[in-house]
Amino acid sequence: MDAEILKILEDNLPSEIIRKEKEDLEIYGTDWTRYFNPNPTAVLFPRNIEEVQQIILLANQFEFVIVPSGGRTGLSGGAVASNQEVVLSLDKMDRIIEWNELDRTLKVQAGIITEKIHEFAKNKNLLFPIDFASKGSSRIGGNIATNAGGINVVKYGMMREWITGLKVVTGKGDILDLNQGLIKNASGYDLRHLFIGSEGTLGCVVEADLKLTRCPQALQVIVFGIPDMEKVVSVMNAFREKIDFSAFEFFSDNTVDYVMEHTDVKTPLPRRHPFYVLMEFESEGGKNNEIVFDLYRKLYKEGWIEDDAFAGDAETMKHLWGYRENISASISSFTPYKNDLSVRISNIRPFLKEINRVVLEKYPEFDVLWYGHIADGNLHLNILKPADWDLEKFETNCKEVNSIIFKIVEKYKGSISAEHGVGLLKKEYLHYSKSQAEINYMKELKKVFDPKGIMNRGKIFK
Ligand code: 2HG
Ligand code: ZN
Repeated sequence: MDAEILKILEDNLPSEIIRKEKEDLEIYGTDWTRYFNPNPTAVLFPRNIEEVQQIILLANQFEFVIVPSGGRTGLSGGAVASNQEVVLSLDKMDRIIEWNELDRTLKVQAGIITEKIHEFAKNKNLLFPIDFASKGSSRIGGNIATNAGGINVVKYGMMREWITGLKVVTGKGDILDLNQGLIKNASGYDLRHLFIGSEGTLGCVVEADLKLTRCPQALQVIVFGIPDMEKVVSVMNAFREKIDFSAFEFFSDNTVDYVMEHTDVKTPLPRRHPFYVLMEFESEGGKNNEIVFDLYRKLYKEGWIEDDAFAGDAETMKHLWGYRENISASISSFTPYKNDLSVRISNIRPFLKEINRVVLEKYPEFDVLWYGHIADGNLHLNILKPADWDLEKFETNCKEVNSIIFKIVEKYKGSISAEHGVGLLKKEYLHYSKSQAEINYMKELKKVFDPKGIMNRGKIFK
């Protein structure tokens, strides 16, 4: 804790928005990563945009660092405060401001819980399609700051697609109202898109206009047992030819053990299979079911699919989704070392083959779990810490192998982070996905919005 900064906060801000108790500092100083120790100076809870601005202006004047904070469900350390920073929590700015029926947009404060938006949309018989397992805790500002993805990206795209307006307080303390809810706008640079995915390094998102869309009709879910990783891609390609699925997820067999242990369910299929895929699709009047089952029979004969479990009702669908959505929570106590990689669909096959070879060679005795949004080219590779290894030894080992993995990412022109963000965890690897020239432009842009470097310093860049 930095006593001088604390005094500045206490002298200049209403006391009811400042918290400095040990418990608060620990909770608000960290996110869902396990590799950093929380050590903020204080946590601030502004109640409106003016207070956010006041805090940022104060940070400029006295040069302290701010870490913007949403639901802290991030997996890359983007919301970690381990260097005596001041946490700016959006918890008290969590309201729906306005529903615009004609525009079909919802204006919200940045601190609203993501699931609240889902519930609102459902009540209007509409859909907010950015969906992922942590939606009950994550907040929309954090989703915007990381350009969140999730399980429906293959059909609906990432967070970026669903924002028609953004209000931000820049690192300099200016309030900008970006794009103002417009669908078409060709009036020069679209700064909204710079802030989406900027991980709180340019300023703080305070409000957003979100688009809602038509609800999917008659969703169906099917889980297949698959004999090997290559076939996961083959099966995906085969179904892509026939239907527009809204999700196509995969997971390796060992993930099932952790989910069974954690959530008390049985195996998804009577026998075990090396891999599983979960496909979700619309089938109004059952019109896609026939297509899916015809192809399934064909692929079964070919030996690409070994078994299936089908769900047409909400309860069974939820049960099947559980095998995929509960993986992350089920393994979190085993201190997973996470990778969140992506490549173009056309490169997935050779990419997977090469990465898998390295992983088998380098981690023969570790539990290595594969899962992810394969139809987006997004793979989550999780390596679990052996119980008898200390954190430091494990991290050093994983980092060494990471350089090899990221060289393969570079070779296939992929990304070191598909949807979780760079934060603290991946910053030393940024150059594997972006050229030095591009990184230099990013740093220059940061200086424009945040000349004193007070916003989330040390995140994204080394
Ligand atoms: C998911 O797809 C999340 O389940 C978390 O993005 C991924 O745990 C992970 O590595
Ligand atoms: Zn994911």
